[in-house]
Amino acid sequence: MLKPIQIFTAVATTAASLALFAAVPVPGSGKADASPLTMHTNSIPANGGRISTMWLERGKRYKVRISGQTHFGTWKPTRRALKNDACFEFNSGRGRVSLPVVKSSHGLNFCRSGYRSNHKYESQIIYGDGRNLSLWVYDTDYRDNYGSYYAEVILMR
Ligand SMILES: [Ca+2]
Repeated sequence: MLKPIQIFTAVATTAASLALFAAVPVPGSGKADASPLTMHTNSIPANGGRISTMWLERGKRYKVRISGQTHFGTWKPTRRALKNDACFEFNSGRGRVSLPVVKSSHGLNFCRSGYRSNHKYESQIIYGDGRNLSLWVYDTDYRDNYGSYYAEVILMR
């Protein structure tokens, strides 16, 4: 049978072993930690209002994903609603029209790929410059617009 002091030593040793074990990374977890991480989300209104995202840390790599669709008015010849995602106008009855409408302070290009039926588009990867990123919707007439896009600022790791 253990004396009290021996029991204490045994418990302390076990706790130290567990602490050491816990400090050892689980195999494969490093890979999971390296996956892109969404740092900031925001809505970009179709009325042209500018939004400002989080501060982009200098030297870190980011990309921005824009998803969703908005209404840009009515296409008069067909009287159908003009729906736009970040890169294409569709639903007018005249076929899809390439129309990049989401603008940014950092020259992001969301429309390098073709039309996406899920309406999700990603920018190129940029380096943070210690400033916030501004995003807005461009249109020639905002009065008949409604809805908003969903923006995600993603940190590359
Ligand atoms: Ca409009």
